[in-house]
Amino acid sequence: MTEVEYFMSFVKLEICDEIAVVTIDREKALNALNKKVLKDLDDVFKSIDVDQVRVVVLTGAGKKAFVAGADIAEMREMSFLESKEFSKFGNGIFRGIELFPVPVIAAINGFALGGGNELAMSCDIRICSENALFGQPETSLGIIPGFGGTQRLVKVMGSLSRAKELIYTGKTIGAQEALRLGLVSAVYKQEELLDRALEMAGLIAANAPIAVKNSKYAVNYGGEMAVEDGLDIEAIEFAQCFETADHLEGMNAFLEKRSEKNFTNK
Ligand code: CO8
Repeated sequence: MTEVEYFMSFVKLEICDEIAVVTIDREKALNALNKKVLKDLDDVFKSIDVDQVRVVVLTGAGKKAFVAGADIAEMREMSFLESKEFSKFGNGIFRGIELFPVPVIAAINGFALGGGNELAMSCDIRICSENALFGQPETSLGIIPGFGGTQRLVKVMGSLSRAKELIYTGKTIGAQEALRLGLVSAVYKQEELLDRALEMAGLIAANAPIAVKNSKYAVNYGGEMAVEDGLDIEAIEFAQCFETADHLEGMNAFLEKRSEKNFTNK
């Protein structure tokens, strides 16, 4: 990496009202994740005010790639300890995105390979463009998925067999196959993708923010526990909503038959 690159940020943040768009912008390397890109991504997420922003859309710069993986050139010379550190570094950031208080929508605009697919899987919802390609090609490089792929792929797709097939073969799959496997929830034309992501973000942002945050918490944390414990988490998050002004606003709007609601995030 040149000195100039070291000082520039590879991740852009745009905020429009209650929606943040985070763009990984290292187009000449197909947005591959080196340490600097990961650090920038972490910094950008940490800078987002989750009292103001209600949804994040995460995408890649250009029309070719969401993220083409971790930076192979940077990884090549890593030792056991360095690669372990790198894996933990990326995993910490991706886990931060997974647990980010407000929903994160991945708008996958092209290659989502290796660490790119793993990043997408850390997001709450994945939608992609028709040209998107997915895969965990790590075994073809002599390594394994190291940013959560061995754990999240099976959870996202709900099939151990399919997750193992993708990891062991290292093969890539197209957008329609990713849709069929449940890796993404929708496929759009490239030029429509961001608008569709913003549209979805708008639907989420229109709902009671605390209810959305509590739903995410219950799904994420509850989903990692035994069912009884998960249901306890749900009961607590559910009950907390009854202490908000927004639950009265939402229910009053229904009872008064008015469609416009004034949620105040309180
Ligand atoms: N790392 C570094 N550089 C990359 C990467 C990458 N992952 N992907 C693309 N680039 C660079 C290319 O080297 C090229 O640079 P240059 O112009 O300087 O030669 C530029 O991006 C454009 O790429 P191509 O010319 O190759 O573009 P093509 O359209 O011909 O091909 C592909 C696009 C198919 C995406 C191809 O670039 C490719 O196969 N890339 C690698 C994909 C890959 O294997 N990804 C997985 C990487 S491993 C990983 O992600 C592990 C995650 C866990 C890490 C755990 C840490 C321990």
